[in-house]
Amino acid sequence: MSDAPTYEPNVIEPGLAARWVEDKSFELQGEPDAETYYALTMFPYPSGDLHMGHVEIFSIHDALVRQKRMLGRRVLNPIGWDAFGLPAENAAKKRGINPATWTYANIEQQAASIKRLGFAFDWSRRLHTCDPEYYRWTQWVFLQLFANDQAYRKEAMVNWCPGCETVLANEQVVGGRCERSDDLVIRRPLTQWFFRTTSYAQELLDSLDTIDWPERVKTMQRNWIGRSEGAELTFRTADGVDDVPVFTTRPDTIFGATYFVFAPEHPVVARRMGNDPAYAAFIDEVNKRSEIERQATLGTGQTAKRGLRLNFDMVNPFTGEEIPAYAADYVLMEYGTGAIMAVPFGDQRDFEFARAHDLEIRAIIAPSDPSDPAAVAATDPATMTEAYTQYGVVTGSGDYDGLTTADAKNAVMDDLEAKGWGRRTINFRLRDWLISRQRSWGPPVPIIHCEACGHQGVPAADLPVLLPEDLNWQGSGSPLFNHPTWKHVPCPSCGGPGIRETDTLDTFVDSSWYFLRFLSPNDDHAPWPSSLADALLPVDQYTGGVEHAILHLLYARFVVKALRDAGHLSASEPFHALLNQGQVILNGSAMSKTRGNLVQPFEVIDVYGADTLRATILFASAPEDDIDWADVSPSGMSKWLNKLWRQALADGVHGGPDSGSPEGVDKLRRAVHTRIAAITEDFERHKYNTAIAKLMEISNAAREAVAAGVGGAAVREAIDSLLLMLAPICPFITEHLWTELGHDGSVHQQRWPQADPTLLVKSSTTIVAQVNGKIRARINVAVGLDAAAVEAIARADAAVAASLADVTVTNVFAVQDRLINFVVSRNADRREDGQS
Ligand code: ANZ
Ligand code: ZN
Repeated sequence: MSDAPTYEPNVIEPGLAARWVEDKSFELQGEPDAETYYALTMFPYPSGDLHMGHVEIFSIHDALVRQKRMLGRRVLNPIGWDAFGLPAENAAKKRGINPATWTYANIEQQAASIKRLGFAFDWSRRLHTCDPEYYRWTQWVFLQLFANDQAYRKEAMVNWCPGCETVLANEQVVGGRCERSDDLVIRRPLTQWFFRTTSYAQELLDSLDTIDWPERVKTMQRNWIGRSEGAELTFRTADGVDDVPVFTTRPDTIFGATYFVFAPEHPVVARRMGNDPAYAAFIDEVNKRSEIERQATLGTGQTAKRGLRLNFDMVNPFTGEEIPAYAADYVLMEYGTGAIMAVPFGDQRDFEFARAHDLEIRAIIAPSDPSDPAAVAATDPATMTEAYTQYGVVTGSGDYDGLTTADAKNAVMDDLEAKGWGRRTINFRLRDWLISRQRSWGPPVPIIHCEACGHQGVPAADLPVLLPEDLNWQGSGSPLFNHPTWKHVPCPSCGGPGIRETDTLDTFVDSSWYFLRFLSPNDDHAPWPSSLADALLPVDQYTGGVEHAILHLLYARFVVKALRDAGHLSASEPFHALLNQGQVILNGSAMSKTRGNLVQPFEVIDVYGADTLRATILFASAPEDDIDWADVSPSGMSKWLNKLWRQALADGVHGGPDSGSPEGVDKLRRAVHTRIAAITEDFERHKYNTAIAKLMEISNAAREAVAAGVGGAAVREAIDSLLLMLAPICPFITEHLWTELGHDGSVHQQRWPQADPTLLVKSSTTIVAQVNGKIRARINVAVGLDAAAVEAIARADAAVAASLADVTVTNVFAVQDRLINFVVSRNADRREDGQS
């Protein structure tokens, strides 16, 4: 038994981790420049210690970053915390402490864990969005957008969580309940601040083509932006008083519009229904439901019940018919015009509503095959069981009969434009971004309201607008709003009495620009150095969870475009390439505290060390796929690292000239160099799982070679290459062994190994030797050998020689590296001999 030290990760790792931070090993040396590779991982929210999801994304990101460094890139790899937000405030309320206390304690814990895991961040650029030095600039960003008419205030129906006492974004409402507190969300009108994201709808869509993101994320963004081409078309009330436009993507179905539906809160309805108690009750009922829930009822039959027949009718401009008007909550005030022409034949929601309210369904598309009873039944209002949403040939539509759906669309739009009834138009589902929150653990919206001057931006010199230290976090309502003195300040414009805005900015505003602040986090004169931002943006590689596929990414894209147009940036996109990791789950379901099925990173680290945890995660799947913790094996990975440890210390230490058979040396070197080429490609495609499998193969090949008597330089090369390529994945064991093997300097300062191209090609190959097409032998020849040389070798083969003995070779035919064929005829004298 050797007396080499045993592998004790929890002995070697903490010291190395501390040294890397002390030595500033992963700080960018000097200032970033245009050549710098900007790698960014989504900064964490400090809700307790790191969880397995964090360790997963950081492990992926770290492998990527460390390899880029070994390829010779200067990498900017900063870390910070997304540190404002509701959970801190809720926790503070529950525990009777200040949210800052809770937040900074969690940040310190997470920072310690990140360091322990050895992630190669540039700690000199650390930032926290709740620091006044940071949120000063968040307020500045708001003011730039405000000055450029990209921030505005309006009264809107909002999702209100009574428990959290704040508005929620649509996405924070799940199944009609607050995502955080689970309270039932209600709708109420409130004056709010918005960013004008809709003004960039088309560009947000178009410039997706310029970035290298996963197709599924682009699709989610496209759907969220939701561009629809169609027409706006005006219907008049039967009494001739009001003109009400509708938005339709199917103008071809106009003859099938048998009733009309308003959004419940539509102003025409509100005015005409006055104080009708049935209407008041209906509105009450509707306001209990969020917009998302209202849309989600499609196909459940639930929409059907929620309609109110109004006390007036509408006129279809194309047919002159009077059709009944309804209010129903499946029509949203915020989309299109807030009113629709209902075509139960072609729209499923309209179909369900018509069936429930006994409204006419009129056929407007002919059956696709009149001889097929099923096709006829699907377009016959008497037998239809669902709306007919396919295209076809128009029927029941006057002069348009016989046209295809596409042609009828155009003909109807031409006619309605000619008659002045409407116009072609484009609608987006995207809404303006509601950025104000009625909570106080966030940057105060830097606005002062003045009776005389209106909303005044706080002058840049007065930033930051600080949160007061003495907020009462334990009361109900907004602590900032309730503070006795804070909001009373003079108007910056006239000096008269002003009142500060007491809403704060949504945390997504903090994270919509943090990648800019990392360029100069300690500069208190400017938010970022503009020349550097121009050179470095977009970020080369962004990594993070797919749960941010829509909001965070869309908001950051919007803010960059808005800052560009306000003259502060030249970039149009924040993140060039994007890598999304899957989730870490357990037995098929998400890990969560409430389910009690959390596997904590330190349960693994304390037993096996950080390298094992990192490699286990990367080995478990490709980054995009989920990892089920039930299927992974930290103990298996730990065993492999133990074996590697012993192998390196036993076999790797011997250098010197090659020993053993030349074939054995050659075989090992070829095994190593083909793996170097393949692993380099795996890293390029972020396939760390297959890279690890190939590293294991190198270790096996070296072990076999040693068993076969190979030693010296070739074995040393195998072990060195393995350590170098494992370094981005397991930075500790590789660093330790690198030193033990007598190398100078850190393994993390080395260059990524290069495959020797001459060792990538096979040296010999087996070809078949045929005589008149019959295989006589398989012979080994050097790759690329010419025909004459192959012929000579083939003739020397005993079996081939025997079959050529009594014949005349009339032709020789060779295919390089594959075959050689001798075309022969029998010798004449032999034939005669045979006859005699
Ligand atoms: C008549 C029609 C006939 C429609 C038909 C569809 C099918 P997208 O594609 O999402 O843009 N709509 C318009 N405004 C609405 C609102 N505020 N709330 C709910 N629904 C609304 O959807 C456009 C279609 O959704 C429009 O085209 C309209 O119904 C409905 F066979 O008009 B359609
Ligand atoms: Zn004023």
